[in-house]
Amino acid sequence: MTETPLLVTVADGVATLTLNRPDCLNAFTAALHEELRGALDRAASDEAIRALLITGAGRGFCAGQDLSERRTDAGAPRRDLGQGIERYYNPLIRRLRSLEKPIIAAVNGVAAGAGAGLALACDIVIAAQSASFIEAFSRIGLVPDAGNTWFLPRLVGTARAMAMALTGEAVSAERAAAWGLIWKAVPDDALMTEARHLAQRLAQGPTRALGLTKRALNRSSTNGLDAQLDLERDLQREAGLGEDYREGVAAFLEKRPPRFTGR
Ligand code: T3D
Repeated sequence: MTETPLLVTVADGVATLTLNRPDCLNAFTAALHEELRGALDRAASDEAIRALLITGAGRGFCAGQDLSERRTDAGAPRRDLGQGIERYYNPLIRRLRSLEKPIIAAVNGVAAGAGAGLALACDIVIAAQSASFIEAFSRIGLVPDAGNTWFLPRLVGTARAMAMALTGEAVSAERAAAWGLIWKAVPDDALMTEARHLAQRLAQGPTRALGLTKRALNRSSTNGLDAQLDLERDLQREAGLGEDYREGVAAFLEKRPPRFTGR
């Protein structure tokens, strides 16, 4: 039977993408990349999908690149790893960041190498207490990729980023939460319930405004204050013209819950 490297389900406005290579902790292959790319493109264009949830099957979240695709015999020509980064990893991280719908990572187990990059590129990361984050690259003589060198120092500061990247030591979910690397760590058996509730709540929210919020926060890492103030003005103008803003104000004044549509 052919393995399906990615499971996709859609319910209650949430697309759940489950990396499905549990025997190797959901390591990335070219086939998994292709499926993930297709699912993210569909989620971007499908108005019925208003939030995404990414998780892993089995005991791992994602162990990064599948190293069985990288074995080279002594004397054989060396592979140009830059090609795979250009073709798969960089588009994946860019897609996650530019997709203007909330994306939650439910990190159910170890997130290593590009698997850590995948988690950190999502908008909100919730991890099971038994999960861990490993900048595994230095263990095999590589440099962190998949956005890790960008996310890490911004999230945890240079000292912790540098130690994580140089040592390749595992950081537990609880420590990751305490450092601000992720949103929170929860008991293992509560992970999926909590992540689904959050995804459903966001999917019922003013998702156009949430998408614009994501754009504003992403730009803040390169903008100066003046440029960011201008951007906030422009995005607020756009949000203020939306149906959800009219509904939000009406619901507040009428003392009832809002019914947002993402328009
Ligand atoms: O190449 C390029 O295109 C450049 C891009 C690179 C991006 C990257 O992500 S580079 C980093 C690649 N990832 C790693 O180096 C991590 C390798 N894995 C590990 O170090 C460990 O598996 C973990 C620390 C993540 C977890 O350890 P543990 O003890 O919980 O599990 P395990 O026993 O090592 O792994 C379980 C199985 O998954 C095992 O298979 P087996 O023995 O049961 O048949 C193991 O070989 C397999 N597995 C785990 N990670 C990978 C993998 N198989 C292939 N590729 C993996 N990355």
